[in-house]
Amino acid sequence: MKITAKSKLCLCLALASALFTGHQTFAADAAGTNDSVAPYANETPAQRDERMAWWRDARFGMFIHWGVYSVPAGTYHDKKISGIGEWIMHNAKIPMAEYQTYAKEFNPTNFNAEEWVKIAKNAGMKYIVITSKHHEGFAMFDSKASDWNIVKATPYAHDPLKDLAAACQKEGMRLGFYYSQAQDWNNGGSEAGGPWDPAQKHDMDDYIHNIAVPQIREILSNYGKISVLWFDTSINMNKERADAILPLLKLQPGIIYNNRLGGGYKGDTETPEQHIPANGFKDRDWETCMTMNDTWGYKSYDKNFKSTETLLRNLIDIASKGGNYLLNVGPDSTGLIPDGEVERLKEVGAWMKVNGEAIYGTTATPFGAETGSAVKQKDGYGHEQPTSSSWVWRCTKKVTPEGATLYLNIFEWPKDGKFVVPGLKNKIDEAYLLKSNALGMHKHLKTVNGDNGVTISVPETAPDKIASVVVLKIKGALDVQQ
Ligand code: H79
Repeated sequence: MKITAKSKLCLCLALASALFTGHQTFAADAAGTNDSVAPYANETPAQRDERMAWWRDARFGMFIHWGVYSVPAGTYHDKKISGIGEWIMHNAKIPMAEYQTYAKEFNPTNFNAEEWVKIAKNAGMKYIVITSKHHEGFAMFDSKASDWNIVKATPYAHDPLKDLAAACQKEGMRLGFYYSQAQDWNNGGSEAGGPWDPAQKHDMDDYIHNIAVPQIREILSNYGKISVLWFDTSINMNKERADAILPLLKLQPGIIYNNRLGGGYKGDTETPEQHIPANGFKDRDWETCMTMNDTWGYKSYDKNFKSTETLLRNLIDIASKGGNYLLNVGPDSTGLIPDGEVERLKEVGAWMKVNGEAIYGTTATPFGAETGSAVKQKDGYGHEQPTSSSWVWRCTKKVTPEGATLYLNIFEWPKDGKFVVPGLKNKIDEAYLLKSNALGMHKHLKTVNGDNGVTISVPETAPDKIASVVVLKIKGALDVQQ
């Protein structure tokens, strides 16, 4: 960043406001200026860019929700329980002692870590984030801090995260752990809305020190390189509790953590859940996490899968706004990822094999007009969220000192053979279809500059029925009129 008179003024104002309010307004973490606690409090912007580089390039990851909830799989005492599957204990008010017995039926003998990693890899995903412990409190790993874990409490008696870490290592897949640091319905943590079973009486500080801290130490110590720590719902967290957890991140130098720890820490990433913000986030890395159907944890009867078209266009939409897509799968209690999810991921992967260049390592659109109007849409929890409504096209870009590449991801192919890029002033050095390029038939498209922007002559039929990519190469700086 160049230091201009204006930015100097901003810096002075920021410093003044920091002095008066006691807040550090420009550090990576508002609550932590002391790097003996917050790992990146004194990081420079360049160091941060370096640390975030792989994540920004990746753009597409797999979320995996797997736990004891995959045993009831959405049904309790023959009743279908509404809501997200991993919340079944909470939503059906299942007593602790009864819920814990589900672990005795958890025997995922079909689990094959290599398969899972290959499913992610073939979909074009570059990282995996798996629930090491969700709100139910069950550790999906070998834990000395709580016996209610997959090694000690199930007939499986084996640590699947060890296998997954080994498979990720082998396949060059980044691995991250989700860890529910605040809610824990079986080990004395918080419950959204309060306890439903007298056995859930607890002391939050005891829980933080005797469960959360030692378990986070375990997951960051025993599985090789861990690239992401994904916290969730900071109910009853405060700065002191967060400060007990944060120093553990140093066990994994460079680890990326999200904005859900609590205690005033902003973390590295914003995490819109089940929706795509209309304009992304200014000056913040972000990742939309989303289910493929209507649940994160497996529900046997939820087949309400989004179409491949929607999943792929979501990915492109997110990339065009500068974010990542963390798309969920919910394996069953035998260890299988449902067919409906595998099929769709294969189809997304087929597109990515040809067109991945338009996604990986790209940055947000230079336009804005196609980001769509902020039409309200409900997220998975009934809250209205602004989202984009127009599905015509989305642009991603790569910029170097020499020039720029624009990727026009076109959803609705023009009927008249002309695609107009409004507001683009540059002369086009080269224009071609990414698909023909990938197939070795590098075909140049004619472009004409006019008052409205650039008009590209395109073939009559869309090369891809979901999203066809036109590449525009430009020399020098981008010139776009909004
Ligand atoms: O892990 C997934 C969710 O279980 C978790 N975050 C994603 C990644 C999550 N925790 N809390 N929430 C999402 C939002 C909570 C929504 C709630 Fe409800 C509304 C809790 C109580 C009312 C949904 C509806 C869950 C129970 C009823």
